[in-house]
Amino acid sequence: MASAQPTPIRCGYVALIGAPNSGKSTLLNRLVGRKLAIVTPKPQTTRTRLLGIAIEGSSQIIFVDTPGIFTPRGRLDRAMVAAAWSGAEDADETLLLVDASRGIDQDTRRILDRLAERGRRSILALNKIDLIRRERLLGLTEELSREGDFDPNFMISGLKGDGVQDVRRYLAGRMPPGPWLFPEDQLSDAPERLIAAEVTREQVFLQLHNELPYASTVETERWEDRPNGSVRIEQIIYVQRPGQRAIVLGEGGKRIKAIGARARAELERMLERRVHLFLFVKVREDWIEDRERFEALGLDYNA
Ligand SMILES: Nc1nc2c(ncn2[C@@H]2O[C@H](COP(=O)(O)OP(=O)(O)OP(=O)(O)O)[C@@H](O)[C@H]2O)c(=O)[nH]1
Ligand SMILES: [Mg+2]
Repeated sequence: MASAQPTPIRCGYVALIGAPNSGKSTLLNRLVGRKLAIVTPKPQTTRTRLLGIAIEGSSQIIFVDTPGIFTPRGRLDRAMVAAAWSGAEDADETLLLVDASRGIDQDTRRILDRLAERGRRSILALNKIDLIRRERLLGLTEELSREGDFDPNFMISGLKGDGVQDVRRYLAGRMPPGPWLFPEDQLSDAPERLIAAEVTREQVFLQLHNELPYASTVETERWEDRPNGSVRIEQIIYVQRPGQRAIVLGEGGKRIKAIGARARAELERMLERRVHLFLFVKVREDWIEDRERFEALGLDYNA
């Protein structure tokens, strides 16, 4: 009697790519079942690659959240877009997210062109389907299937979770056979210091407007584990001009207090311990040209 074939152990990388704001980070969090990546309504939130690791059956799927791909202007933009493309190129599979409520915008069009140029197959996920009507969805799928060599189209809502389990299962089966690269309980490769800085940056994006989110960056300067189990975290918010510093501080320090309070609450949830968070705002006109700032984000300065 033939015995059942053992299920092969599989492991691989899946890059989540797409135009800014298409919902990559939301989906990463949903796929992993834990908030790892920051999410805001503003485009260009994610600045660097972040791994989120999931287990599905006998497969370990290493998801790579990437910055949105757009036409870069400055050095930081270039480094972000380069990080996204290298995330895609290093991965076993790429999952291209298209915001169904926006359709194929210019950024998505360019991504499709470059994928086609490279002859790279990509799996397409139409995201945010909770926002649009079914007829529009069908039209959009037809338009996209004419665009290139796409694998099954998934229609999902990263926010609500519709279709996400199908994507996970499908990808699990496509991972190459091989041993798991991370311990079973590891969810990310990101250092805690970086995730902590991201949490504060999320609040900067959510609570400040206009150019400020883009004119600022956050770094964890000190991390001190206390004997009583709490942690003391000191962070610097870099801005480019004194006027921006004044806005981040707010009247009587109100704004920075609110940013700190929300970030601290979020950190306590993530780290499951008490957090003492100290935020400092520094003006550094050229942080955006500063090699150290890029290194703190894990970005290539010369991209
Ligand atoms: N309605 C709806 N909103 C979504 C969905 N997925 C993401 N969003 C929202 O879209 C916005 C952008 O989501 P992100 O996950 O930050 O998008 P992103 O692709 O990571 O963006 P960048 O990092 O800037 O490239 C947020 O306001 C999310 O709440 C979805 O399935 N449905
Ligand atoms: Mg993102």
